[in-house]
Amino acid sequence: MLAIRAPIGQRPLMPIRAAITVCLVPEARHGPFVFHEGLESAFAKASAHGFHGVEIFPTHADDLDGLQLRDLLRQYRLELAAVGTGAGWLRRQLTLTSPDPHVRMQARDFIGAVIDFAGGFGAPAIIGSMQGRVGEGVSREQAHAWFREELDQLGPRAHALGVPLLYEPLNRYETNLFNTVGDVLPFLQTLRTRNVRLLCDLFHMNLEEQDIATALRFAGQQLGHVHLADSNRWAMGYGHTPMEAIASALHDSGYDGFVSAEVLPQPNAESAARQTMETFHRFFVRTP
Ligand code: LER
Ligand code: MN
Repeated sequence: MLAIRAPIGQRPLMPIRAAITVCLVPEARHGPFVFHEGLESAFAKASAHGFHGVEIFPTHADDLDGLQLRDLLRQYRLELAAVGTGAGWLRRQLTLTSPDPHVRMQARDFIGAVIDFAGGFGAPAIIGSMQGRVGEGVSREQAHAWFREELDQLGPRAHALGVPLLYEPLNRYETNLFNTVGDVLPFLQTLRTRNVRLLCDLFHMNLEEQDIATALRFAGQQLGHVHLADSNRWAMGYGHTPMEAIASALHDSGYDGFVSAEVLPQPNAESAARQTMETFHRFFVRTP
């Protein structure tokens, strides 16, 4: 389902919706994903908790069965919120800023396949870990130029399918490319494509931003997706991130996408899902 962005100050055309993460990559079983037991089991639980969407972290686009996914989404009345590409880094060390042009090309192919698959479901692909970093002996300008070149190829590929491409700034321990909204927005302006939107992950923002709500307001219409996580990367409500100001910033900006629980399954997956939905109902559901 594609939402047309509402101008700031007007009611969004779609309400903010809740999504939850499903990881299909065995190497990421200790990562910040709630469900790890396969699509069917995850979708059943997501649906029972009242989530609107699911975000999938696959090994590769070719490993996903589109027909099965379509059936499951229909059966459990869920939307595909987004699809991650981090397995390209995790399994093959591919990045879009590698000094090796062959590695950059393979990274682009990996992400391109996810864009094509997700786009068929009206969902965006996420560039997180696949952004890589400014490597040793590489200038910041050079790394940015490589990244720009790749985004300018991938952004139009997503646009052709009617979906944005999501770029996620990470915290300093995961990348030195861009860490804050303020860093990345001027860079996005230098792209030829206008189809790259920001994915703001509240866990990374808690480490990097002076004030998360202010940064979200600054992102404004460029915001395409939110990873909803508390300061400790547990479900929102289990840490000390100030949710009220963040929710107000998203509502005031006319944000009409998903807030997706990319969190550790702590104290267990069931509680992480329940806690996320409690937070969602408390801060995001607004009756007219
Ligand atoms: C991916 O969405 C993310 O947030 C990174 O920290 C990779 O785990
Ligand atoms: Mn994230």
